[in-house]
Amino acid sequence: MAAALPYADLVGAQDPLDLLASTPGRIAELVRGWDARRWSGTYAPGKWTAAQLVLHLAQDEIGLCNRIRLALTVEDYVVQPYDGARWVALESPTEPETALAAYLALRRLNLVLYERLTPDQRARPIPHPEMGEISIEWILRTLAGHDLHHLRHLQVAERLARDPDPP
Ligand code: NI
Repeated sequence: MAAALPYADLVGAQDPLDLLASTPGRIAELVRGWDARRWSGTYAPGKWTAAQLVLHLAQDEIGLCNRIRLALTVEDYVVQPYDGARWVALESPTEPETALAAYLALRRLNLVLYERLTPDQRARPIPHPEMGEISIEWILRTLAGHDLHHLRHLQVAERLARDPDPP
């Protein structure tokens, strides 16, 4: 069975490649000039800090785009799931500027690959042991929605840092 698309409500009818190209710039713009206090803020009690959110975005750019490379080059490739929370814990703390630079550079590199994918490649089915059957298209749409999902978190963190006690 084909796996449901996470973040489908955020992506809607937008072109996932357009979003993948544009959202990192929106995130970079939002966090421009942030100091340590801003980076240590969060969007809700007990959740990842802004610094960890940016680290998570860089890590998922590695994890998800690697699935695309492997799906295109490995016979009978099956997705290897990973625990994103454990990845963040493993590399916290990381300088947010380092994580942000990695996220932006990786996305630029990966977009070259994303934009070259043929419709056949994008439609290629990939077995996922937890989600059922996914595809490269599924990964692209998930990644595009994932950016927006965490952009919202950063926007909330930014608002709370400015005004921790809204009326
Ligand atoms: Ni996430």
